[in-house]
Amino acid sequence: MRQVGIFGKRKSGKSALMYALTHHKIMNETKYRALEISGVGKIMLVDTVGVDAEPAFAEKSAESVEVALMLISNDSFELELSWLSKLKKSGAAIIIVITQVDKLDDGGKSLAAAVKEVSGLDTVCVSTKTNTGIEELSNKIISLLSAERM
Ligand SMILES: Nc1nc2c(ncn2[C@@H]2O[C@H](COP(=O)(O)OP(=O)(O)OP(=O)(O)O)[C@@H](O)[C@H]2O)c(=O)[nH]1
Ligand SMILES: [Mg+2]
Repeated sequence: MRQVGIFGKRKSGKSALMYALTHHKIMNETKYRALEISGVGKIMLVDTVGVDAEPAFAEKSAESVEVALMLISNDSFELELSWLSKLKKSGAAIIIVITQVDKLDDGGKSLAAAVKEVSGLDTVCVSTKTNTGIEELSNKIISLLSAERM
């Protein structure tokens, strides 16, 4: 099945984002959620261990994803940047996601700009607490998956 991977450090908000994207809150920890997207088909959203927790496991997950979300929740993001080249090598399309932006005074704007400047990649600011940016992110994922299939 086509896979979308959620990468980021411990406590960056990976699991919360997976639940928000699938509109499905569950109490126990699940590592995968399958969902059907109209026009795209069945995809699997894959929650991963922190890139700072078990890099080898996270790298294994990186090999099989078509789209990779790289989560960044604060301004120490060197490790996340170093992961971008690994993800590119595996052929994944990457979306950088600034998470927990309800905690940031400017809604993540300056962090997003800083990350964009060094990575050259587009970023989406999200909060699962206020539901900010979830729809925008869903749309970006869908358009990447649609483009890749053509
Ligand atoms: N304020 C706020 N808190 C959030 C948000 N997303 C996640 N959190 C909180 O941040 C903590 C970590 O969120 P998780 O989703 O468990 O993060 P994770 O990356 O899956 O963490 P691990 O699986 O332990 O690596 C939890 O206490 C969440 O409630 C958000 O958008 N806003
Ligand atoms: Mg988690």
